Amino acid sequence: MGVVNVTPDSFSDGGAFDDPIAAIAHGRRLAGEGAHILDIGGESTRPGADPVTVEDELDRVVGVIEGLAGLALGVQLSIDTMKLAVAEAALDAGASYVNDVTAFRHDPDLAGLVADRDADCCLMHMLGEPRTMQSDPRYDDVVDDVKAFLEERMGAAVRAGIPEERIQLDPGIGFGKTLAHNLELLRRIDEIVALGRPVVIGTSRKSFIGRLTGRDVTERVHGTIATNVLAFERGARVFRVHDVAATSDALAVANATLAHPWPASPTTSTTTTT
Ligand code: HH2
Repeated sequence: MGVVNVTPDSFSDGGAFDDPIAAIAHGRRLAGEGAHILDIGGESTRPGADPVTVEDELDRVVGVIEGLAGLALGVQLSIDTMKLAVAEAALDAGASYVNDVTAFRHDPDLAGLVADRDADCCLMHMLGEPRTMQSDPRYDDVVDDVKAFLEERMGAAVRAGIPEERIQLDPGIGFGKTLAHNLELLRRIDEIVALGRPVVIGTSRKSFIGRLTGRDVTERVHGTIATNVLAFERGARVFRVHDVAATSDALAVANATLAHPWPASPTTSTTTTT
């Protein structure tokens, strides 16, 4: 899942693609680099971000989604929003996936819209709200708490008419989590995978990678890849990233390695290639 932020203030690429032409070109590039989904967002959810009005968010994303849909890139278009009106306009413009970081808590009617339109969706865990979420987050057991939340939100989505096959789940790395919480979730992501739906991982360029590596926000691709490969090995299947080319190479190698274990029997023939 490649990130297309049509915002002036996103934490890692704010202002880089807030012009629609630049955003569409960026989406086309990410599709060429191997993204299967493009996640288009018009409101930053970084800690302390200011909320955006519906009108501004619509202005930012609708033309970009129409433009990308018109290019027929063979990728799924996702709208990253918590607002009903924005999701509706995005689905009209060609999106078929709704990524809601509030898991339909901000606007419960969003679930009905996703059901009516036969869209896919991502339900993400967040403790609190973006403005305050990083001030002293606490859990009994972060993995158990996030898992229980996702199970409850999945139940609500199904009751609203969304088939389970259309739901993906995201532990919300960095959304009301300390460094230790993020690492524990990644280490035990198989427990979230056990809920039976594709798990989405959004670690890309986030500050906990900066804390571990000392790198600035645009230099965190290597740390990001480490998290994604480990999560892939533990069963996660969707990786929301800014750096698609590097991540898809890493995942291709990880996938091939896990799919082709060392021959168990000494009689198995092997072929050597370079
Ligand atoms: N992270 C961000 C935004 N949306 N959606 C999901 N499902 N999972 C995530 O981890 C996630 C997300 C934050 O990243 P970014 O969009 O690059 O920054 P900003 O919110 O500042 O625009």
